[in-house]
Amino acid sequence: MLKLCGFRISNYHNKVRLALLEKGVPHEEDDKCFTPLKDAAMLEASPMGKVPWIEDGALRLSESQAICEYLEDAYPQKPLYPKDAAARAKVRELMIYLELHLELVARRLYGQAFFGGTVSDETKMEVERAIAKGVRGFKALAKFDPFIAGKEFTLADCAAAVHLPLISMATKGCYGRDALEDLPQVKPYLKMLAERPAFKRVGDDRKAATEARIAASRK
Ligand SMILES: N[C@@H](CCC(=O)N[C@@H](CS)C(=O)NCC(=O)O)C(=O)O
Repeated sequence: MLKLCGFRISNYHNKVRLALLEKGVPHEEDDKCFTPLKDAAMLEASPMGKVPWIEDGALRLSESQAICEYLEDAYPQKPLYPKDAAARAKVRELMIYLELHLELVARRLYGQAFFGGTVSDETKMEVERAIAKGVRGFKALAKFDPFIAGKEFTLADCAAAVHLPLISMATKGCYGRDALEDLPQVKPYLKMLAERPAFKRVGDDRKAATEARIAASRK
């Protein structure tokens, strides 16, 4: 059976888990196989030492987007992309804005926002400018109609649900202002998604995993 490896605190792990659950792909999860030591077995499966990765038969595959594309090809029963080629491309474009131009930029703040570290003022200034650009682009593309790419639920919703809250929290924590505050559609959109059984389950499991991690760090 397909195995998803990583940990439930990770937004990228949760993006793949949402795709698996929404598609109804039978799978097991190994959320203990992440080790900060990045041992040889892990690096063989995920050479950048990042989660998630999957194991499916002989296949070892890292990078959440590559994994999700594989799931679409290998398990086409319930697709998470529209049929039309142009519409599919627009979903992929939106995910690139979400991940490359927003999440990856905001990630530079996570050390301070979530892990008790400090980010230099220079980095904060750079990130603030880059995020503003990313938000402008995202705003131009996101539909909220009611789904992020339009009328259909797509993989972009799995990505948006896990990335947008982190972008808000990280920018609020570092600048006292949510970079997404000019997008009032975000909150009701996330609330709507949270009502889907897969999203509720992944959200609940993320909270439980976060609490367990905090409790363990206090010991
Ligand atoms: N581009 C990667 C990003 C994955 C990623 O950044 N994972 C984080 C957790 S959210 C991670 O493994 N961090 C540990 C590390 O980089 O050492 C993907 O889409 O899978």
